[in-house]
Parts: sequence; C-alpha cells; structure tokens
Amino acid sequence: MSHPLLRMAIYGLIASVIGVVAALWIDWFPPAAVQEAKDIDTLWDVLLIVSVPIFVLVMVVVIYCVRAFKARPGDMGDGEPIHGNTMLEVVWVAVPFVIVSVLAVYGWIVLDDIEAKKPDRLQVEVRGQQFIWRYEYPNPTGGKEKVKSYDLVVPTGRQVEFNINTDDVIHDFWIPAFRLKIDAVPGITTHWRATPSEKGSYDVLCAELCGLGHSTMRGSVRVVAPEEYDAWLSKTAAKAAEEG
Ligand SMILES: [Cu+2]
Repeated sequence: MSHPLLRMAIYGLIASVIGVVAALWIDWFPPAAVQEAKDIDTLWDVLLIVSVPIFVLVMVVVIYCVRAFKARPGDMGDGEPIHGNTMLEVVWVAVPFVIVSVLAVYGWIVLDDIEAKKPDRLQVEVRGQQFIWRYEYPNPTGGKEKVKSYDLVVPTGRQVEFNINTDDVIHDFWIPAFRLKIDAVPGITTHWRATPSEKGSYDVLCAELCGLGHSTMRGSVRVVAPEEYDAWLSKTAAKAAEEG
C-alpha cells in the first residue's frame, strides 16, 4: 500500500470512477428532437468515458511529481541527469495513437451513418444574414418558385436536408436539439441532414460570432406532424402568392 505507484493507481481509479459517473450524470444537451441524436449522445458518452480517466491519469502524475520531487528548503542543486526511457516513450506514443485512431474511426462511422442521404428527403434552404435566418421550401404545387418564410417548420419522420448559405458574413446554423451545426460561408453551400422525431419548438441559434447583433440571431424551429407541415406550407405559399 505504501508503494507510490500503487497509491497513485488507487487514487487514480477512485477519481476516475467519480469523474466518469459525474460526467455521465451531467445533462450536457437539451432534450433530443431527431432520430440521429441517440447515436450522437452515445458517441459523446463514450468520449467522456475514455477521456476522463486520461485527464485523471495526467493530474495524478502531475500532483505526485509536484509533491514528491519538490526542492527541499535550501536545496540549490540540479536534478538528476536523465537519459530518457525508450520503453516508456514507445508506450506513451503508441497508446494515445491507438486510442485516438479507434475514436476517429468510431466517429467517422457515426457521422457517415447519420449523414446518409434518404431519397425522399425534404430540402430546406437556409440563408443567414445579420442578424436573422430565412428559409425556403419546395413549392407544394410543384412549381419552381420556392416558398419563402422567416419561420422554420419541419415534419416528423422525414429526413430534412438543410442547404445553408449566407448573404453577408460567416454565420453558423445550429439547432442544439438536433445536435448538429455547420458554418454558413459566403460563396459556398454547406449541408446537414437530420430526421425530426419529436414534435415541439426548439431553439435555432447562430454559433459563429457574426457582428454586434450575434447574440440576438436566434429563432425557433417547429417540429410538427406531416399533415400539419403540408397545411402550413400550402397556407404560407398561398399567402406569398397573394402578396405577390
Ligand atoms: Cu450569425
């Protein structure tokens, strides 16, 4: 029990267990509103489970070294010369390499999975401008003219593809309840896809500092039943036609 390595291992284990439990207990995200959220939240939990013990390991070694090797009062001598430890260096390069590689592959698989395009997906154009979001929907009558609105309304059970543009500076289209965000960059169109599953109203935010009004660049998305979406779209299209 008195061997420093054993003590460090025991303290580290206890701190890791407490840290992982605390990290998993925290509600990091708002309630989820899309099917993809489950995989994303699981990925997040796995990252926490892997990274908390690594943080604890580093802190335990640092705290131990600070306590065990601090200079005694009046000790003006240099530390012992060290020539390195090849085995240790191989281990501390190889282990992180394996951990990061495995997590990268896992993250890539999840991203590939949730981004898979569904053939019947709904295309919604998103345009950012200082300091508001605008949206364009496919015309319900099949016409070329898009239906424009400042409201974001999407149906449940159907993949939505957001095609994101900006009229001025860089913004970032973020719906925390959908777990996804991407920059709106002048001159290019960026995308993300999600399948709304829970009816309700959720925040839409700009996640890129875009000017003085950045903090006011927020709105909401309404997730509704497919029939309600169709009715809303027809009404909005009719109103737009009326106004010319
Ligand atoms: Cu913005």
